[in-house]
Amino acid sequence: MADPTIQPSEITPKAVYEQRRQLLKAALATGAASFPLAFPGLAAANTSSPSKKLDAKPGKYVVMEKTTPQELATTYNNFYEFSTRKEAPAVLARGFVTQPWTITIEGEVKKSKVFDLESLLKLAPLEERVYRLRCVEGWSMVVPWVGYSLSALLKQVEPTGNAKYVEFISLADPKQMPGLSSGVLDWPYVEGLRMDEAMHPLTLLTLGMYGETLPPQNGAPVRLTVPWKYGFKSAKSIVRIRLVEKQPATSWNKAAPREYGFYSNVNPQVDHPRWSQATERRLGEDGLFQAKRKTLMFNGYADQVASLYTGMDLKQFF
Ligand SMILES: Nc1nc2c(c(=O)[nH]1)N[C@H]1C(S)=C(S)[C@@H](COP(=O)(O)O)O[C@H]1N2
Ligand SMILES: [Mo]
Repeated sequence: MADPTIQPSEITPKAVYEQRRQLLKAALATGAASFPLAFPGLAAANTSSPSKKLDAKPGKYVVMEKTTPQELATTYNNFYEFSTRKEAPAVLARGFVTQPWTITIEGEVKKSKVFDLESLLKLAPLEERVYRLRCVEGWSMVVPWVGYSLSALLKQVEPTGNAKYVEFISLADPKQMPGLSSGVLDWPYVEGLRMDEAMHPLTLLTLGMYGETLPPQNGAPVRLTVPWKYGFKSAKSIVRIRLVEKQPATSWNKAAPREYGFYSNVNPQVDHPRWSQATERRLGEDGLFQAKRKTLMFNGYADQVASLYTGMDLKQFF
């Protein structure tokens, strides 16, 4: 997204420098020359997991379009906790600690629970689903995600009748995330869905992509993928899920309420105040003479999700 306050070129070199300094400090503390080999014990307890193959069966929802090259989808990222520069998260998130990791689910539930990563991986059969994801900035990609419907997880905590919305909270760890020092957004990153959107089978609790666990820059170890909404609704590196009665205040909506609505359904007929949403550029199709693609209503998922919004004015509830 466009960053109104900070020139990425100003903050990124400092962040890279800071991270190098931290690594160096840690290595020097043990008197060892290299890191992370210097910490075999730490490596076992608190680590960034190397990417691991995931066994997934072909899922029910598969877009019949060429998938975006993995190299592109993992090097052109929005992950503001690391940086506002698209190429930076892939570099700055190297070594991101995802082990141990837990998600706490609480609020309007009969049984609040804490899930560790191992139990999340076993909770339901992993599926590979090829989804389009459309960023509000006008680019899109097609990615083979791995995971299962979020509903499988939410059912475990037995939502009460007061659970009308679901709030998703991302990790905010200043020791690991240099972008948190910028005031672009209110941290931690918070997103939200209406309960029926969260329970919709398309809403994917995502644990991997391209047959492997998620790389840090794409939201390791667990994120959301909500394919009919603009990309910022798909929160990365989630640590807490809250079921609530009132519509949650979300980070992008708080930052610019006129530009980023709570619903943020992909809609070519409702423009962003500063640009049109009628077309998009698919990552990898950026040749000078490459035609832009027409953006589809609900990003092409209208048959599945339009009924969630019957009777709603989508210009008002953008
Ligand atoms: N926690 C968190 N989640 C986030 C973001 C972010 O900055 N922080 N960026 C969002 C935006 S704007 C988009 S387009 C997608 C990008 O996901 P990708 O990097 O896997 O393509 O992640 C979304 N989830
Ligand atoms: Mo985005």
